[in-house]
Amino acid sequence: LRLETFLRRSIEKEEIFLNYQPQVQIDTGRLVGVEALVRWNHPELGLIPPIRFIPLAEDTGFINQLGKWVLHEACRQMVRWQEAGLHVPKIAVNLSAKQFERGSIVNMVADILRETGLEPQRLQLEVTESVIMNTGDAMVFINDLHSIGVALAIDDFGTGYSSLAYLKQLPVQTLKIDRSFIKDISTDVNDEAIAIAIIQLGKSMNLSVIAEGVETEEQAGFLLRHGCNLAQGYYYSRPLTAGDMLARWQK
Ligand code: G
Ligand code: G
Ligand code: MN
Ligand code: NA
Repeated sequence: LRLETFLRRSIEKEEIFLNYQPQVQIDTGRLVGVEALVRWNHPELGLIPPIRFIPLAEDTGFINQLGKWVLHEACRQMVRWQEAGLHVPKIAVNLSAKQFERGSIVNMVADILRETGLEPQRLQLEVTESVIMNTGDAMVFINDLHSIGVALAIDDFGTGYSSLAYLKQLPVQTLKIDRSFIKDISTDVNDEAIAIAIIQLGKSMNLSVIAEGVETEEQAGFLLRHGCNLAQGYYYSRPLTAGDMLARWQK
């Protein structure tokens, strides 16, 4: 209950901020994008991980405010980097199921893009399979988001309950292979088979496939050999502050 009270004030108290994890091309090391990851630093409790406060925000409805702040900040940061001479091709932002329930998500995204001046195709929204399958109007909202030019990715792909029939109908551009399949990719035959299947599925449906949680050179090599040239993970970079992104990638 105390955490909930603190959380409600976290935005106005400027305790919420974003980290950005680089997404790279495996063969060239080139930056293709970043994923925005929300952080909460409470003065007494310290850094509280999103797995603790996102569910709380979802249960209390605060996720709508938080989600809006995250989107706004992510888009603004893209413009700030651009002004500082760093071109980040695109930014991925996670969406919760709860953010689809209010119906106004498309207007909110359109307003933020207009306010910040970020080109719609440079914003990629990440949704999980369960968000798509279990949210009544998700298909409608996803189509609406697509119609304003925003890109869409399916996060944690392969871990949820998904239907390939849905995948075929959805205007999605990217599949993110869940990091649980990447972890033991070169030692576990099942994980290996699943990762290869997702890569093939993406190829045949003309989707980009990005591997999450890439921690070793060996994993990266495996992915490249099997036709996946996009990765995100500690091997390349931990999530960084906006300033560290600039320091590391500005040429
Ligand atoms: O760094 P990591 O601990 O950031 O993130 C843990 C989980 O929190 C991930 O599943 C991620 O999708 C989720 N998450 C991180 N940032 C956001 C956000 O801005 N919105 C939502 N809905 N989830 C987020
Ligand atoms: O669920 P989602 O994919 O949105 O969240 C990404 C989560 O994965 C974040 O918590 C992020 O900090 C974490 N993460 C990013 N790279 C790695 C990695 O290489 N290894 C592990 N174990 N976690 C990672
Ligand atoms: Mn994600
Ligand atoms: Na994920």
